[in-house]
Amino acid sequence: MADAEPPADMNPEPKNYLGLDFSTQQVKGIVINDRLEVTHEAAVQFDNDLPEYRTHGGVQVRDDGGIVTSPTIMWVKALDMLMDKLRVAGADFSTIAAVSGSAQQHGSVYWRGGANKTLGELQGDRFLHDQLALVFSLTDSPVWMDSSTTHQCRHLEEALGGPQKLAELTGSRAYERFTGSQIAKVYQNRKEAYNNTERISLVSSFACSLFLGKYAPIDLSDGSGMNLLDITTKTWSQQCLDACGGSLGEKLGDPVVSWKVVGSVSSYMVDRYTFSPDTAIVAFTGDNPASLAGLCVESGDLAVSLGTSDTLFLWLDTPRPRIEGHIFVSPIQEGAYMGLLCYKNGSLTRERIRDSCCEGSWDIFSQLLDMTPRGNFGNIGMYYHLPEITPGVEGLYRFNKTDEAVGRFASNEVEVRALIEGQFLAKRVHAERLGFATGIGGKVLATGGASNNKAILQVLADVFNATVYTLDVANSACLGSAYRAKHGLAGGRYQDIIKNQLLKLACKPNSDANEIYTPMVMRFQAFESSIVEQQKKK
Ligand code: ADP
Ligand code: XUL
Repeated sequence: MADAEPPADMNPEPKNYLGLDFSTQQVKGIVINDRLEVTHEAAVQFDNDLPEYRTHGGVQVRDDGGIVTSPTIMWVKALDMLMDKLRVAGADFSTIAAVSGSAQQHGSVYWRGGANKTLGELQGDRFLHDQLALVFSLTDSPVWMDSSTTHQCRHLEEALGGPQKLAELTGSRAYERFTGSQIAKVYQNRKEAYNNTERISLVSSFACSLFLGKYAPIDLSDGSGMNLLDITTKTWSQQCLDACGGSLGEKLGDPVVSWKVVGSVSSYMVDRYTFSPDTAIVAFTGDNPASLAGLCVESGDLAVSLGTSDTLFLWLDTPRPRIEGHIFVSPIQEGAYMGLLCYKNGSLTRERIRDSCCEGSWDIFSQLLDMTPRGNFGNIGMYYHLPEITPGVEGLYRFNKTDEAVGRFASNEVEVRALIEGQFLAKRVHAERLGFATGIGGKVLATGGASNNKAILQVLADVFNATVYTLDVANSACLGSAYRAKHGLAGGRYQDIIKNQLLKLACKPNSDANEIYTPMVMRFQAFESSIVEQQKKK
């Protein structure tokens, strides 16, 4: 009888899930039902809805030394507004079974001594931002756009035996935006504020604390973006902690797996928004891990976001950390990892070539791409109009079929194909170096503006020799957070709980794709290495 439908009057209460995303420019909330359908959504834009904080794009740029921060209390006030907007939109919080969320990665929040007590005693008849105005020992949180910590990065790498060693331990070489160096800067330059700090949160665990009514733990996936976590033992590395600040382990608390139920909703949330007291709070994580969950990436899959910049999310079973790219602990499966690769020369570069070769038209761009044969007569191009992140080079490079560097290609169509093939060959080279196995039957999931372009997606399918699907979701991190709320509460394998119904088949690879692109990958790799070497010498 276990599988029989319960009689109608015994139907359980409807179960809904709330996902939040604290991104750089806005905070967003999505409610889904048990069938994963979106029932309500709302957003609060920092610049427009909270003009009193005078942010541009959600942040304040301090000077030309690379300091970029956001007022921490602005995020709190945005949550007050978002919850009201969701309620006005008709969301019934009493039906929410679990809440989870995500946030921009790497940013940090500094709680003053006594803040935990304040979080536990919040009064339901008052706004959060009124009651939390004085709980932060730094009023402005450094965010991921900050690049003011080069000195601290070099120190951290030296302390751990060099960039490759640090990458092997923590998943990434030292990056200015990563939280370890950001904390080190506070420790060195703001001693008093540091000593007054009882707890340091990531933006994600800070946001989780607002729902939990006490300090929430940092989850292992977002915790991997700090240069402080040993991604193998999944504990803080004492050597890294010691290189960044005093008593740092105590200030961070112990990290937890990303799907952990960290407690139930605070009495504040119950009183003010009618949540049921047993609503589960599932650890919040970073926006990139949450996007991986939103896209339902599985073992062997790769997701490509083709937006202003291009981003790759890889599912990795056996990661190989390098000084390029990042490895995070997986947000959805024990023992697995995710790789993250970021490219600055994404859509802006495609637009430049569209403007110079295709009269500014994506239609002409697509026609030219379709006109040229796979492999582009042996021509290979690399276009870094902006200084690239992966790898750290800039300039334009073109090579003909006999590997000679040439100033230009013979036609616009060769130029267009060289650009798109070059962008995807680079991604395949870098993904494989991080441990991704191409050609074992995984899917490629494409999102972002350029995923509307079939001709571009066909090249993606051919270069990776895999079927490409698109996902029509504007905010995969927020949706992924709602999915994670359901998975955290239900337990079990993520893919058994969350079945993606939003994927659309876009392109299949041509039968000659592997034969054409495997040798091109080798040639591309050699050209790229020689450019990196050349630029190092400059
Ligand atoms: P964001 O990173 O700001 O979220 P989007 O994912 O919205 O960006 O992508 C915006 C980009 O999509 C634009 O810069 C544009 O170049 C690109 N784009 C839009 N339509 C097409 C198309 N048909 N073909 C290729 N690129 C496109
Ligand atoms: C990733 C990174 C950004 C932020 C943006 O390393 O810095 O993608 O997470 O929100």
